Amino acid sequence: MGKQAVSLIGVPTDIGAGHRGASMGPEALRVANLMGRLEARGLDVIDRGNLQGPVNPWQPPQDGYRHLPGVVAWNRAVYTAIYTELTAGRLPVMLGGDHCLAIGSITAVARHCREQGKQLRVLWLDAHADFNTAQITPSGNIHGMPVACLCGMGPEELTKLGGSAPATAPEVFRQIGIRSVDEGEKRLVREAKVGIYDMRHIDEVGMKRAMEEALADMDDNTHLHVSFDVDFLDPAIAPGVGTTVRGGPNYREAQLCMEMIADTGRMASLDIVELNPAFDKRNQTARLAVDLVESLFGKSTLMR
Ligand code: Z70
Ligand code: MN
Ligand code: MN
Ligand code: MN
Repeated sequence: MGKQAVSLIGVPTDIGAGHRGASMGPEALRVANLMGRLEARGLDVIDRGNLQGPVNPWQPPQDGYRHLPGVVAWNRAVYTAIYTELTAGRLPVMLGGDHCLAIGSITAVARHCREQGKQLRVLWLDAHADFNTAQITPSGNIHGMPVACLCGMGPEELTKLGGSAPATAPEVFRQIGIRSVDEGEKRLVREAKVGIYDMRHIDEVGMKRAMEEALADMDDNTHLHVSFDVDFLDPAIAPGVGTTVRGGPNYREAQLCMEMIADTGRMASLDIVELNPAFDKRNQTARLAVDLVESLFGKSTLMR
């Protein structure tokens, strides 16, 4: 087998976030030597550099959305870049940037899956469900809305990024680590039947069983996309994010989660989002994210 081909794509924006600074995420991951660590794992890695888009105008919401035109512009660029890498047979790693950018990346992945006759499974590692709409959002921040948009609930410019809506369906999602869901959002995720493995469930059954459930029913025709919001992690080990929420996975639980994903051998695309160096200490959260991404690519699988 040839070397697995991986492309890093930086998307330096906080256009959909509630705090400034996620725009510095791509560079922090580079400083933490993401590329060198993946190369040391035997992967063929190309850093494509950064995409470009509008500056964050930092305005209040309009009609329930903050910066919708800017969010659309950045996501169009992400959609094209991720689709290009998938078509070339490479595994795209999107270095965010805030989580609104997963609208572009996952819309591209969903199109690739349709064209290749693949089943899509999305693991959404996050403290938040990111299932708000303009009607129920407490903030107007579009990084709280990507899952709803991908399921066809949202503004047409975002739900139809790939031509037609919806890009995908609630059934493809498995959300791990959830512990902060807004009131209106709770009803929507329940109605949509998104697969939720929240911290309550992880505390009750353990990370091992929760991940076995989330990874069940995949086969060699499954494209597994991992959308890793760094605020998934407990703030005690990962302070460098815009919104910390107590009670997240600790280092060992997070490692196990990543190792179990690696063991499936099915991960074919990845987002690393919401890393915010403005809140970090000596780049420790970026370094932790890089450790965990190494595990996602099988660091410890080889030692078994
Ligand atoms: C809240 C909202 C959010 C971060 C997602 C928070 C959204 N549910 N925050 N990711 N960091 O405003 O919609
Ligand atoms: Mn492919
Ligand atoms: Mn998120
Ligand atoms: Mn989050």
